[in-house]
Amino acid sequence: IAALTACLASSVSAKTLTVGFSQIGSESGWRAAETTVTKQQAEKRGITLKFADAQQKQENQIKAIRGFIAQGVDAILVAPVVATGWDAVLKEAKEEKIPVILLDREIDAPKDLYLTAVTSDTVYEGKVAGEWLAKDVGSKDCKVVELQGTTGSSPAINRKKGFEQGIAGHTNIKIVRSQTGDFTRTKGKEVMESFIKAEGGGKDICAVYAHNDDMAVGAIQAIKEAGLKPGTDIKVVSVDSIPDIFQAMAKGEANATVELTPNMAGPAFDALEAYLKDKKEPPKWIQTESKLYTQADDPQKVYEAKKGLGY
Ligand code: GYE
Repeated sequence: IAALTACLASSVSAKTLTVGFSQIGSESGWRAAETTVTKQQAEKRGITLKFADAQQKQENQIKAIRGFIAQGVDAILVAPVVATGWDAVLKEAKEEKIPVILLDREIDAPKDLYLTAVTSDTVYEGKVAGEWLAKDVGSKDCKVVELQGTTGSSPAINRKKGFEQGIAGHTNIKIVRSQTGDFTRTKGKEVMESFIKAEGGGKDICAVYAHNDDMAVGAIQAIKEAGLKPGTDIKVVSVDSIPDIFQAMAKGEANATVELTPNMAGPAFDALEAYLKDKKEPPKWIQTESKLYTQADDPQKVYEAKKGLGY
């Protein structure tokens, strides 16, 4: 009997966890890396990961989460595409006692509807980008165009707000145009083309601030096609720190990027395992680091180092 009890106990504690992951899609290089790293982290820990790609649609995410609840998963990870509209489905998960962890984006919902959120400080990222620009242009007049992320997403809202804080008090710097590029390269290029057209060929634009590197890479292409030099005629500052932006920085075509880690799943699984095994309540926000890189930081070397980190 003792042997049987011990055997049962160990098989219970060693029970492999099944976790559902509702991912937004693959709009950016950063997100593709996040997906890769999440799968690696699950495998390393012996967690069975059920992966659902929502193709940027909240309704697909809600469907996927309902599916995970129906399958009786042990926990759910969700990278919420937009900030609002989650209460109902999160209540359903709560009723079934399935912990939900938010990855990389925040939501507007009561905090008891999720276990924790693993994100970077996206307001701070915008602020760092704005402060970098303010320092770089000094007292010169500077017309900025802004490529926003997905409308209604927390990083788009916060990176806009943070940038405005970063340039506050610098009356020589003005955001003259601001529009969504949906965090994608294609839309970033398209919207930058329209900005250049609207601003008389782009000669008066001093900088582009993009809420992610992919849109910046698209913008760089548009600047070149307009016969201007990205990085010099038009400064380029963005967020994510994907390998491609370091290549652009090495060529002098981009100026600064704020890094966030694609490994949000590692801290999420750590918190989940501690919660399920030892009933340890994590803090409501697990913040990942942010770091500014400029052309002075040996971009070629950073580019080499980034490969293999999910990119
Ligand atoms: O910066 C961007 C992505 O939610 C923080 O989403 C994330 C953002 C990331 O598509 O590239």
